[in-house]
Amino acid sequence: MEKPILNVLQGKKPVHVPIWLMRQAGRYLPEYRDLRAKAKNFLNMCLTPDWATEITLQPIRRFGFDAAILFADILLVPMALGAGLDFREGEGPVLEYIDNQKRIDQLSYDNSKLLAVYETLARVKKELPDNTTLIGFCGAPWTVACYMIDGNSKGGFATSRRWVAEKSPLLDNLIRTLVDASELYLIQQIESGAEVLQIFDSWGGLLQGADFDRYVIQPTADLIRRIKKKYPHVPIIGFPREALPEDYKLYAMQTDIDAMSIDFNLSLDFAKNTLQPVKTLQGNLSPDLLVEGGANMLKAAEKILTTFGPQHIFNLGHGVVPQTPPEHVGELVKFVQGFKF
Ligand code: 1CP
Repeated sequence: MEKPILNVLQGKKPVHVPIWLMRQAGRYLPEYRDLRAKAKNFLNMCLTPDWATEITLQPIRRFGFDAAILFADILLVPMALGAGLDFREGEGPVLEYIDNQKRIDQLSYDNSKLLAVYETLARVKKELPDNTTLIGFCGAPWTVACYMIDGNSKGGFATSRRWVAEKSPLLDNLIRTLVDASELYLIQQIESGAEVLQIFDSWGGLLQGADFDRYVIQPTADLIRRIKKKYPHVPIIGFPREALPEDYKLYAMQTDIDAMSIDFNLSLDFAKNTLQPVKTLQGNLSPDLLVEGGANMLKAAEKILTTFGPQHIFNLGHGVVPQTPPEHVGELVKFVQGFKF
């Protein structure tokens, strides 16, 4: 059976514009909150295939999205490298500070810590409807490095930014370590059933120009090159969130990415006229409009659909937020999948 997301990524016409949403599994769903209460600890939930499989499938059953995204977190790679990781209730993730060369030298990727993730992919793959695509992911080296250096996002990644300003060799070394680990992680995700990969660079927008090139574009291009060498036909989507428009363009042109996810600040005109001629796009409805729902949400969705046409993957400009009413998601999926040009 045809998979609309793969069709779009391969340049074929899909039966409908495909839709999935970043953070489509999560706290806005009562069935997620029930399991979360039972599991208690978020990391346990990611690393227990029974739970992670169930959570990955919850939004597929409820809404019939065109893709399932593996339920995991970008911070599992630092964990597998040996960095201390804790998810504290009501506070989010907290990592050990990796702020000196000695700790960077001690990092060593232990793939066996992630076997549960691969098992989850294999199980989800078996259970997905024939027309639903399975997406694997990792965080981009820059974004993951930010969390490792600063421990969390609360201080705006001040140390990471200082390392950028100083062109610290520590940052280059950490990024190299992350490219190596992410390569192994993504390759095994493909071998476990992932059909598309997404690289989340949620903090790419902290950098501009030459810094964006050095820490976002180059490591991402390197990672993609290595994966494509082994698996040239597995499409990869990049998400350099909140990058400057001109940096989005350079990212599109200088990495071998197959598609680009765009955040909701990027103007539709710029995306259509400057980016879409270079890459397939994904995005970019505001998560706030999904919370609001109703006519405003549908009007904005229609504008995205008519701007980009059928060769587009519908998504948000960032993740679903916990206060989103699930009915609005159902309404959006029906609208997008039923849209006729
Ligand atoms: O129930 C809970 O309290 C946990 C909330 C939660 C969830 C549902 C976290 C903690 N992670 C996740 C899952 C997750 N994270 C997925 C699963 C698939 C899906 O999209 O449904 C994915 C792809 C991620 C990726 C992720 N984790 C990113 C990149 C995308 C983005 O949102 O920008 C980032 C930055 C993280 C770190 C992270 N994990 C969790 C939180 C609260 C955060 C953000 C912390 C911060 O910056 O303060």
